[in-house]
Amino acid sequence: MAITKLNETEREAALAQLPLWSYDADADAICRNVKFADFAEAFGFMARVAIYAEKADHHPEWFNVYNRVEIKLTTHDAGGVSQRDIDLAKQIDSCR
Ligand code: HBI
Repeated sequence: MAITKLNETEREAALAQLPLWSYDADADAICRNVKFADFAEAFGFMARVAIYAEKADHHPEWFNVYNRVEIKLTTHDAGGVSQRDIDLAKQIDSCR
């Protein structure tokens, strides 16, 4: 079944449950920036997220420099934020 993007009401309701995340209208994505003690901690977090992402077949767009990880989630197949992004964000929050 084709995945469809959430409408504004659905997206805002979902984000209300994800206080660590915000909506980036330009990227049509939800995003979260995480800071760790050092690079090893940041990379360990990315390794844990990668396992969830692979299981979900849904992958983050992310940037890492030293102890910072910037994460953007959007659904390419839907052209915006879908439930898959919300679900993966919840799993990412369980990683840190
Ligand atoms: N990850 N963020 C994101 N968005 C997608 O649409 C997506 C993905 N990972 C794999 C995937 N789609 C597969 O369904 C194929 O589209 C490659």
